[in-house]
Order: sequence, then structure tokens, then C-alpha cells
Amino acid sequence: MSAQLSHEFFDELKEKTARVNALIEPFYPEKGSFNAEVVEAMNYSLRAGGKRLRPMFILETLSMYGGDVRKAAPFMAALEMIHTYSLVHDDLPEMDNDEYRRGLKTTWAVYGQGMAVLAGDGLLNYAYETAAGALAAAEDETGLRRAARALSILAGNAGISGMVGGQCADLMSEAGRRPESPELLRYIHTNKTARMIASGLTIGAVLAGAPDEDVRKLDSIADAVGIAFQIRDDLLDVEGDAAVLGKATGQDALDGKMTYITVFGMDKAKEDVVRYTEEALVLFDALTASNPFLRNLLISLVDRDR
Ligand code: GRG
Repeated sequence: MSAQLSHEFFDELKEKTARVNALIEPFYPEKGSFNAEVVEAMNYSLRAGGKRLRPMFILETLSMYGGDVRKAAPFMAALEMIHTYSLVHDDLPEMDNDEYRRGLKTTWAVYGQGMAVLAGDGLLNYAYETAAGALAAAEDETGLRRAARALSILAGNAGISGMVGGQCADLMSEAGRRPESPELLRYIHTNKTARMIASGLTIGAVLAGAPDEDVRKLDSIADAVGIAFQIRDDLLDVEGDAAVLGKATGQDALDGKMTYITVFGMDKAKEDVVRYTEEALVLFDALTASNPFLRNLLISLVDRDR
């Protein structure tokens, strides 16, 4: 599907990733005195070089509806901090027990488990401190209302009715305490993976004052994109190149984990990445604004190699 994408798209993606990094880096935490180690571990994880997809989604939906980037930057940084905390905690021995992520040693493998728990806690709290700064900086009633709505989306999607809820269901299924089922798998994927993508796709639109119907559609797009993203993640764990991925492959099978592949098989997984992405594109094309780069970005995720 992504074969239709040009070199220009991938060049633009590189430029936009650099732009996202430049926008979020000023919000990274600064070392104090006796808290130096935790701040260092937080920055280690933030600078480890992720794809920056979620803040890029904020930037792209913001620009679609003509929003002001200064108002979005704190939310972009906050969302990447929450995403990074979730990876730091997910890599811990008590969760997925991963030693490599983004091509580097995981935070716990470098700083120890206690410090990795604290770095995740620090990132989560600092995310809200950062996003709250956008409320304090609001220039008028409309700006304040939009920022408050964005903050509520950010918190809701990361919490017990979002990513934490999905991670809970995932842990329980791994422990064999919930039997494998398509319904459970869907709950895990729409919460653990899709809700953070939903924050990316809706926050920029909300800050820019997009119509409510578009925000609702973007939220549904996130569900379809999130499921496709997770299926691709499951496929990469089986077929991916560990050197490109920056982490070990074959982990799901080792952990006896329920994945899209264990439930539906390899062939259907490959078909469904495309099917869910096409579903997302139909909704995307029904929005009142367009963004060809973002549309291509969604297509590019179908065949991503990391
Ligand atoms: C610890 C509350 C808590 C949640 C953890 C993020 C997560 C939930 C688990 C990590 C494992 C996993 C397969 C998550 C699904 C979402 C996903 C594929 C995350 C990786 O996102 P990318 O590919 O990562 O955007 P980069 O490194 O590019 O930022």
C-alpha cells in the first residue's frame, strides 16, 4: 500500500520529525540538585530517538484547521512524555522485561529498576505540569476552554479508560487470567495503543477549533489506525529486523503473548493492517479539511519497518 509514496514524502517526514523535535525539546526537564539522576534518566528516555508520531499528529491536525503552533507545543511535548513513560514502564522486568528499545539499552538496564520506575513517574507528572502551562498561557476564554478540553483528552486517553486500562487487560491475559478472545484483543488494542494515537489526532484539532463532528471522526480514525499500528507491531515482532527495529524480535512468542497473529493468523493480520488503514482513510477523506502529508503518513504506517 505504501508503495505509492514518493521520495518527497519520506524527505518531508524527515524534516517534520526534526521540526517536532525542535518544538518539544525546550520542554524537557532540567536537572536540579539532588534530583539529578531521575532527570537524567527522564531525558535519556526522551532523547532515545522515537518516531515522534503522536506529537506529529498534533502538529498536522493543528495545521489542518489553522491553529497556532505555540499553543500546541506544550501538548506535543506532554504527549511524547506520557508515551515515553509508558515505554519505560513497559520495558521493566515486571512487565515486558526488555533490554533494548529504540536501538539503545532500556532505561532500567542503564539506571536500574527503581530509577526507571521514578523516571516514568517523573515523565507522567512532568507531562501534566507542561500541559497545564498551556492553560496558564491562554490569552482568552476560547483559548482557555480549548486548552482545558485538550488536557482532559490527554488525561482520559492515557488513564484507566485508555492506555492503562489496555495495559491492565494485556497483563491479565499474559498471566492466563483472561482467556484469549477477539473481544479482549480488541479491547487491548483500542485502549493500549489507539487511545494515545487518539490524543495525537484530536488535540491539535480541538486547539485549532475544528468542528465537533471532525473531532469525533478523528477519534474514530484513531481507533482504526491504532489497531492497524498494533497489528503491524505484532507482525514486526515475528518478521521484523531487530537491527532496524532497535529491539529484540520474537518476544511475543517467548512470552506466550496473545497477539493479532495468535488470534487471527498471519495472513489475516497482513490483510487487516490494510483493511483498517483503508477504513481510516475513508473517514479521513470525509473531514471538512484536508492534509495530504498526514494522509500519506497514515498510509506509510502499513509497511513501517520500525
Ligand atoms: C506501562 C501504562 C503502561 C502502558 C504501556 C506503550 C505500552 C503500554 C506498551 C509498549 C508495548 C506496545 C506494543 C505498545 C503498543 C503501542 C506501541 C506499538 C508503542 C510503540 O510506539 P512507537 O512505535 O514507538 O511509536 P517510538 O519508539 O517510535 O516512539
